[in-house]
Amino acid sequence: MTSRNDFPPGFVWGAATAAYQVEGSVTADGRGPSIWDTYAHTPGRIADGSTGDVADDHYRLFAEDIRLLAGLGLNAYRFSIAWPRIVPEGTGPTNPAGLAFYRRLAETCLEHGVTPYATLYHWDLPQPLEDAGGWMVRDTAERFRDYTAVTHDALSDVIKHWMTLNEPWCSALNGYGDGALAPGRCEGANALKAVHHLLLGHGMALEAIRSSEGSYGIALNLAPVHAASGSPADREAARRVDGLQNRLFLEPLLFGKYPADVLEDTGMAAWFAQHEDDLPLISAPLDFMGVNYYFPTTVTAPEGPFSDPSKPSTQPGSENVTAIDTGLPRTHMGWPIQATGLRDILVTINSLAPDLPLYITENGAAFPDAPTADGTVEDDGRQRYLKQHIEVVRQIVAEGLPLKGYFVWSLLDNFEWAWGFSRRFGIVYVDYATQTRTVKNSGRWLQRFLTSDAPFDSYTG
Ligand code: GBH
Repeated sequence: MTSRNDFPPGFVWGAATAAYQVEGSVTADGRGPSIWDTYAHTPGRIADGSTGDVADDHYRLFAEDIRLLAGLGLNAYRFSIAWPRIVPEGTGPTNPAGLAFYRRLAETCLEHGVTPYATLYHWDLPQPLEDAGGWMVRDTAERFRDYTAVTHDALSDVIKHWMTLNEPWCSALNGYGDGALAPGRCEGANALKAVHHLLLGHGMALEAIRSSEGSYGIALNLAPVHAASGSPADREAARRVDGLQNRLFLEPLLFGKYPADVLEDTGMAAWFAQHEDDLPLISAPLDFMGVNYYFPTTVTAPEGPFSDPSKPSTQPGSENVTAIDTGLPRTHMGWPIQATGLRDILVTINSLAPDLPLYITENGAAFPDAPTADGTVEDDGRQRYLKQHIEVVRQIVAEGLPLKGYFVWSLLDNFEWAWGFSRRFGIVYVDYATQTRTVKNSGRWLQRFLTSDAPFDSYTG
């Protein structure tokens, strides 16, 4: 019978968004173009042909949105800072209007008793830097350090919690591996160079900004990977996918060492051998690790080789490995729902780094929501999803793992990358034609959980 009283007093309950997904105003106040402007405006890239030009108009409505967030009983807001607002060319002059916007946003949070958690890079690389090679070149890591330093200098009095990167796996493997996200390049295993430059940028940024006044981390998309059977091929498939998805990030960050098997699987060992000197920087101490958890994967491999380098893939070294349907219920993304996976992945990280504070920096689900005639949004599926996962959060905390907070993805329905506006993750419904916000039933449920002492089973349908 879980209630808010089962969580320690300082536990952080937040909601998350990302700049390009919500802000709009893409040419306002000196913002430069990013790879997402270019990608979304390329015909055929976004499922519904939409762009983030307007999105949720959060750039203008942020104060209303923060008031809404606080009204739900949430005490933290995880947003991202758009690099092209701060350094429009990616390098060179800083744009004071960009910094002023995030100062207003952070101050509005503080006025409402909401703690700001800022992500410095949620996928919106300034286009001029992509034109110079993007994350495939080392220079981008240095430019990221410079941008983070000016941003932190200007805002560290109002923002104390910082994440360098959101999901470098996606930036690298979707951005440069299979092209499913901006900039849309298909370079297979070479995408691991982007992994290295992203992690290097993280390390350089940490070195530039870390201070005892704040708390600094990174948000990774991590997920448990299971073998479909005990067969050697399926177990090998699971090792490869777990290696690429989880260990390729955890091991350099925590131990200063890339997993040798992953570099072998992908044929990238020789290139990485030339960059070993960067590992001490990459493994600089973290104050916390953020985990974005959506679903676990169960994988199988067919007869024959695991790898097919001719395929542009997010899975270099395991292109022929596939995920199987384990019969779990699914969300509108087609993603299976299994809340216990959240515990599995946190237990894994905790066993690697027993003292490292953890946050769930994203967790949530898409459903095809629509308002009923009386204007309510009856998103029972999302309500059930959140309840199941928060129940697991309670167990994790009760076991004594150093879990400090939970952020739901997302505060608002928003621009869901390659899916455009055709997928809704919000606990608040957005009518894009009018920019009207309506708290969904899942948001109301969360509000009751956070603002009353009643166990949540007593008020769920
Ligand atoms: C997050 O990405 C993003 O941070 C956020 O901006 C986004 O809106 C949200 O989640 C919802 O999508 O099936 O082989 O591609 C999550 C991206 C998608 C990364 C699923 C891992 C699984 C591997 N995740 N993906 S695969």
